[in-house]
Amino acid sequence: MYSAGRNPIQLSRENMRKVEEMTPDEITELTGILQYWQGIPTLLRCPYRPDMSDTDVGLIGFPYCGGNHIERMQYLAPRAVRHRSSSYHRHVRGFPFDPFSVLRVSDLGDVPLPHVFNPDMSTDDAENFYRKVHERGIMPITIGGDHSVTTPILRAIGGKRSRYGGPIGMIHFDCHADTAAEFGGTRHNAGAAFRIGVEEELFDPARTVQIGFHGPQIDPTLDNWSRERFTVITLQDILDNGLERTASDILRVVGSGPTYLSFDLDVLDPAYAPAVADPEINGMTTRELFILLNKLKGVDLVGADIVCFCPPLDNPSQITAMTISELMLQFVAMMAFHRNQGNEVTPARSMTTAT
Ligand SMILES: [Mn+2]
Repeated sequence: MYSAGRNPIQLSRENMRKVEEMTPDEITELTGILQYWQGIPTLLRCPYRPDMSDTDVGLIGFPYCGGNHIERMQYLAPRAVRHRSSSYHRHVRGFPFDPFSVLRVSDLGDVPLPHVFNPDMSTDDAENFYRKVHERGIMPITIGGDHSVTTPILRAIGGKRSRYGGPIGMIHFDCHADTAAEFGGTRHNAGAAFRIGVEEELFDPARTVQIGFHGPQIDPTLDNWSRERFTVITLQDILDNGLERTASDILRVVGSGPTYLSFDLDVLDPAYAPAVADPEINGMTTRELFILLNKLKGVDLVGADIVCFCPPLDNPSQITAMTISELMLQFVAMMAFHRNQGNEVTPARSMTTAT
């Protein structure tokens, strides 16, 4: 393997070896650094391990939007993210180590959905899949899918039946509360995960914070349902209080226990995430978001999802797919930071370059 001081991009012509002198791993690494579009794309260009072996963090595609009656093309999201995220196998500034040397990160493939026309059956199928992931001690980072995908994930990794033995903490970015009841004949709709999670004791309301509400409301009673149970930090609150205070408020709510992070892209302004199911103007900037997330790096993050991406609505620069890719990388780094706390940091590789 190429190591520090042997950055293949910086090798002089005389030091470059012929392809027949290189091992297959070296060829894969070198082509991956220089040309992320080579080969079969995986999430963050991580090894594809559908058997869930040798994995601490499982990157998972959940190509499903049976919980949403609009913009149903969210099922295309994992493929689009696999393509764009291939160039994001990198370090994160502000994290003094290589996250991929701390954790074994794999692409576990897509959630199998043989009953995709039926939301209730699909939710059960997904729960069974995530239960296998969770029982192996793997922390899942999921690319949805609409926001109904959070329900089966939480049923597997939160609550009494989970390895944590009870409800977990929740950091939920969204411009909507997603605390609706049954809708269209199913509880498993895209706006209900955060009511189901409370009713089924999958996450702890006292350790739950919803962040970024803004825009016109379809139903104000849903926000009220949240305010009666959770800590709610609206986008206006963030602007009024600043990012430092917002971060300390979030950290105080979730504490030191295992915590999940669910990210609905509509919390961002459409300038930074144009291809979402329910865009709302005047949203959060990516600059505000990543400054805030960097301040949350001590959280015991045990899983995350990024939902509501509609690839056909993305622009030719793939801005939304890039935002998702960097978010996914950020979540990997946060998990690695928590795992690495108290340990000597692993030196950063020198291979990171602008690919
Ligand atoms: Mn949502």
